[in-house]
Amino acid sequence: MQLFTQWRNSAGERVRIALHLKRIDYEYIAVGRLPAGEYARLNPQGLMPALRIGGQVIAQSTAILEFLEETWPVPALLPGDPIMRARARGFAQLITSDLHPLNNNRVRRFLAGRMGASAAMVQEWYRHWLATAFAALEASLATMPDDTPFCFGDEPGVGRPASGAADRQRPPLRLRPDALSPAVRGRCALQPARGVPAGTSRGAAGLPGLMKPRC
Ligand SMILES: N[C@@H](CCC(=O)N[C@@H](CS)C(=O)NCC(=O)O)C(=O)O
Repeated sequence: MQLFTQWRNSAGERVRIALHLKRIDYEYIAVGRLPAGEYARLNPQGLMPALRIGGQVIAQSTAILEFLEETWPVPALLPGDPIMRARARGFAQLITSDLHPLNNNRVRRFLAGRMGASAAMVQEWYRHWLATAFAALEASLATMPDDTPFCFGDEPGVGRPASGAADRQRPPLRLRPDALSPAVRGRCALQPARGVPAGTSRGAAGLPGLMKPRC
């Protein structure tokens, strides 16, 4: 199994987190090191990540996550209860469907290029949508029971590890991964990345082997 992704690629990190949580072996392929045009042949949209398995290429991080969940159901990324499953999916989709498409690299490049926005305007755009999404995520978390260490249960899942009630006391815009409480950070410790070429990834607080995404 090969994961085509790139340094500071948040959609790729979703998949890497799932692969590590499920302890699935994979080969990390840095798209920037492929010959020109090769990735576009694999994934015509050109966005990362893509997963190649058995000669087939799956694009879109959420489609890959669903494939992994169906094929390697243990440990599960979704809770067992149907309502909680739907809530976990909704929580994740707030990021993958509503936030990320507004703020990823190609949108910011378009704003700065074709639309002539200044760097400060692009930054304001980015912060606005990030703040809007995180306020909703925080408000949504606040409606969850306080008795589990992660967003939707005792194990980390698609809703990303939550810091629980302690972090709900913080200001609502929680943008730094190191805002996670030490206990949750410990639970988030993942295996060191295997097969990741030097220089393509570095540890982020609480997520060894993973990185601080940029897009
Ligand atoms: N909906 C896609 C989004 C993928 C996406 O936007 N990937 C970004 C990196 S996070 C990308 O490849 N950007 C390349 C670019 O902007 O040039 C997914 O979830 O896989």
